[in-house]
Amino acid sequence: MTGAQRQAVALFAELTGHDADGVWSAPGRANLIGEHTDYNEGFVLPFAIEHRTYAAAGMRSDGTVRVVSTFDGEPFSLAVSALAETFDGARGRAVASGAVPEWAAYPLGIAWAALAATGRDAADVPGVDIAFASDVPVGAGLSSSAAIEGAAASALNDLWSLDLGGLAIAKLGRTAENDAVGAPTGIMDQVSSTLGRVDAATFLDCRTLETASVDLGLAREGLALVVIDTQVSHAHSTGGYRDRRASCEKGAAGMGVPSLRDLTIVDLDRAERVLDDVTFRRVRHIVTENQRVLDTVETLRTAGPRGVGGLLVASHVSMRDDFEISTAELDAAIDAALAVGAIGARMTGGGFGGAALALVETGRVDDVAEAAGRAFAARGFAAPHTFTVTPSEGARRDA
Ligand code: GAF
Repeated sequence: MTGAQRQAVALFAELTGHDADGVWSAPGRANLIGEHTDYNEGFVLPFAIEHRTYAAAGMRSDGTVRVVSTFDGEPFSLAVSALAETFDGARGRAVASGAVPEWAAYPLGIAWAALAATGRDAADVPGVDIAFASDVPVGAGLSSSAAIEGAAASALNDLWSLDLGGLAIAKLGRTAENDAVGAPTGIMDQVSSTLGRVDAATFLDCRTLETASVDLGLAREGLALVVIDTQVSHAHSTGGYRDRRASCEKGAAGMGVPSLRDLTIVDLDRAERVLDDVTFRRVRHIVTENQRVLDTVETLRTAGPRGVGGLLVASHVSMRDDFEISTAELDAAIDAALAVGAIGARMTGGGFGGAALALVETGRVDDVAEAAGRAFAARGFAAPHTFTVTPSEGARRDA
């Protein structure tokens, strides 16, 4: 049992005075490539990491959902019958008004979305207590939010006998995030967290929602994936993420297509003529990034992980120069990793802070950590937190 699992079990017992009916967990994720393409109905290639959020949960007889976590001291309760009035059409208002604490809107949003998606009546399901603990770093761009959503959804799937598969659970996560919390994200993180596999990435077509597991072969090749967490926290419910999504919608409208997925490289000449410069560069990132995801999948299958370094670096350059979501810290982390021989490196996740991901020889992991530390110190940035991540299993029942 990991420390976080033990904490969730102990917190549940402290809250209720009895043992949980079970423990469920879901992982955070890192994205190998394919950034901001998910809400443009494009392609992504994320993988689940070993850092997980655990949900110790049990039924209660009074029709209340009560959630508690090690990341917020106060338990929060809502009647199952009040979920619809709290979240229907709310688009984040329950959080913005202070009616529901932000962290609690993730699991409560899952409960609300689960009832809506399965057509269950509030009166048909028992109340539940859920205690959460996590070792997924928060604000690092490793999707602690998908981890709490996946853990909550997996617990409710069993306790409420919903019989939902991995993709349906992922969709609950997106609904909770978009409509209950109010963050306008895509579905990449939730699919990665629910369908992750050991030593593999999940290729997802965000239009059809078809998935394929892509072998990474890292152990076989003597390679490691290193996260350099810049310690610059980000949030997706506000600011830059929302602006980028709006730019993409503007670009699609300007090009007369339903979504940027409908454009390919050959359309970029026309895009440059008809769109303003900023919108064109946003569009160019999405169109070229979709192609890089497809090329990465092909390269992994035919040549193995050593072949993808150039694609990872090209992805970062596109995010830095065209999509403009990188930061000085992320750029420094990537330059430092490449300077000591990383095969490839790029920022991972939504950007504006968070983490960089580097693909390196196993024997070079410490060099990357030291180089990043030196580069940050030289620029006066707070020290980064550098650690390896291993592509891991998705959401599951642990006990
Ligand atoms: C965040 C979002 F939650 C994802 O949906 C995705 O858009 C990502 O940023 C950028 O690729 O993690």
